[in-house]
Amino acid sequence: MAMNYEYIKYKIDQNVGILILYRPDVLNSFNRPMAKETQDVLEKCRDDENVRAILITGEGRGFSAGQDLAEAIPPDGSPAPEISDIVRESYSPIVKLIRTIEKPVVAGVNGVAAGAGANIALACDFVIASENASFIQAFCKIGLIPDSGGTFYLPRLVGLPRATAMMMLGEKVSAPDALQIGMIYKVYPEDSFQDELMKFVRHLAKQATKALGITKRALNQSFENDLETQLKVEEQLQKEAGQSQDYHEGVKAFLEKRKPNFHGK
Ligand code: T3D
Repeated sequence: MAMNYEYIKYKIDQNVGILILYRPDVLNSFNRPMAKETQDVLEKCRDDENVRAILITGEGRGFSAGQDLAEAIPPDGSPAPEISDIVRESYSPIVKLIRTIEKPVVAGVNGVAAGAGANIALACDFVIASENASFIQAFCKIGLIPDSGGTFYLPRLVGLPRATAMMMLGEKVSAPDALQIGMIYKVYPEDSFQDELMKFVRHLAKQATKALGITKRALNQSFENDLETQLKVEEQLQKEAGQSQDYHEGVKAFLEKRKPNFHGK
């Protein structure tokens, strides 16, 4: 079922909510309406039982070049919006949704991901990139600081020295290099990227997605907790997972030597 938005496309395919950033002429850079549409779709994906995994990807040769700079400082001299309003209203809510939706979220990085575009991708549970894709912490090139959760996630993904260099130099990191340093999960050749990406997200949507969502909650908390507290979190959340239909189906299928048929419940 396809729904109408102006700057993105959204459809549900085999339990995967697919969000395509759709401003290809400007490498899918975000204007405010596009950010609002993205938030709206993520909320829909969160609330729709039929959606068990989420894919965010881009149309054309880019994933997203971050903030639409023509909107940030209009070339015609009309008043610029307050930068902190843009970050608070556009990007922070997107990152919060990606991290708190208890369903796996995959970034399918089809091309360049720069600025907020890079950091939105890196906030996802899986980043799968085409071999020709790249990641750029472009903020320093225009006198800004990294936002969209970049200062939180990037040092955790690649360590402080590499994160600092990426953020202070703004150099392009190729997808193969990003894979090598553990910044992303997988890279596929350009010609098989779309097929492999769809195979991956469809596979994900058939797993015990309720438990995957609870796993995400535990992982989110692990950044702040000490071991003792995190062990308690695991005890509590395992109780929740153990009450799921998927757990009973998983064990039953194992004992009956067949493949489980999970429903994400
Ligand atoms: O208000 C605030 O700013 C706060 C929010 C901050 C969040 C942020 O994301 S700040 C960072 C913003 N993004 C950037 O600084 C990246 C700007 N873009 C680039 O550096 C380059 O476009 C890329 C390295 C990403 C790709 O380079 P390339 O050579 O492959 O493509 P291109 O020719 O530069 O871009 C193609 C078209 O997209 C071009 O338009 P044209 O000439 O064909 O009419 C270009 O102007 C347009 N475009 C690319 N990025 C943006 C953009 N237009 C508006 N905003 C962009 N971010």
